[in-house]
Amino acid sequence: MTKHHILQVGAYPEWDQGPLDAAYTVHRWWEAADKDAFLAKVGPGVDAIATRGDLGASEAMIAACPKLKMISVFGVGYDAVHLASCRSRGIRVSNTPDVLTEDVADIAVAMLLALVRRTGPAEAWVRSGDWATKGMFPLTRKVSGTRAGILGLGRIGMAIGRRLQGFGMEIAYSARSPKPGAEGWAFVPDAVTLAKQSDHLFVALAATPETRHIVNATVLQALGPEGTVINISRAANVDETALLDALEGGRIAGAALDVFEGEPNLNPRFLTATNVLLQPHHGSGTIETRKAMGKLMRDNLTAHFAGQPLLTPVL
Ligand code: 8YV
Repeated sequence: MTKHHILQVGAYPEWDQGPLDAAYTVHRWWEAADKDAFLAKVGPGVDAIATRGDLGASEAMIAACPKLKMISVFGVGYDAVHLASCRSRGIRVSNTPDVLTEDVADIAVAMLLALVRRTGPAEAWVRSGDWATKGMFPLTRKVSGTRAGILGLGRIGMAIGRRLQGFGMEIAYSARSPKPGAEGWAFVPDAVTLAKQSDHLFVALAATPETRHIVNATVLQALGPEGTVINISRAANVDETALLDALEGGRIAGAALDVFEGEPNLNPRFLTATNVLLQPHHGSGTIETRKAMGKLMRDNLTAHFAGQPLLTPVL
């Protein structure tokens, strides 16, 4: 039987690559030296695109694939997929929600604790010999019992809140509307109000044109000089210039970031900032979760080609 043609946008672990290569004719876009020429050559025969949350599928890429009927995203975020093109052409889109919720929430809490209790600088204090020569590591700040603001109370935001309850934190959230399951957590209508009443602001929003730079200079000013920002969503939700200005100016206490504009290349100002914790977009980066994500990405492709409903449809 002739195999369907898949345009693969980025690398997957071998446990996904093997089954994809066995089931489909796979065209590896990210390995092409001349990506435009590659797309012009293979695009006309592409039946589906297999991509990642961080890579998506651009308008130009979709336009180069006139037979395209399906885009399967390895990741929960589909903001990098040009949905308008998919809607206008009736292209199906799937993502991989739920299977990664707990890992991303885990890393968000880990980043908060590491940032505020300064576990990285503390380890350097030991390894450098400063402990022996300079004495006790400088005191940090308490996390338990402080005030958490969660911007976006979807699956990941809700999971973060449940974890923070275990630290005795007072929880408030901002979302389009009050959420069931968040009883006892304060619903506030907007990011500035949330920031004003938070010590630690978690950015857990899906990235959309409406949320771009929702964490801006005004929100950071409201958060204040003892406040921190923890972003495990998308860099687009934060005005990085305003964040860097606030960090360098001491107008907020710190930031813990797993996502960056232009990643994996960062604004070099982040590399010299002392009150920022940098992580390489690995919120979902565990063996167990990435295996589950990969299987779901592949199962959505299988369902599509079998004419079945998608397991986790976006469109
Ligand atoms: C993905 C992500 O693992 O889920 C998402 O949208 O950003 C990550 O969890 C990443 O995009 C895949 O490399």
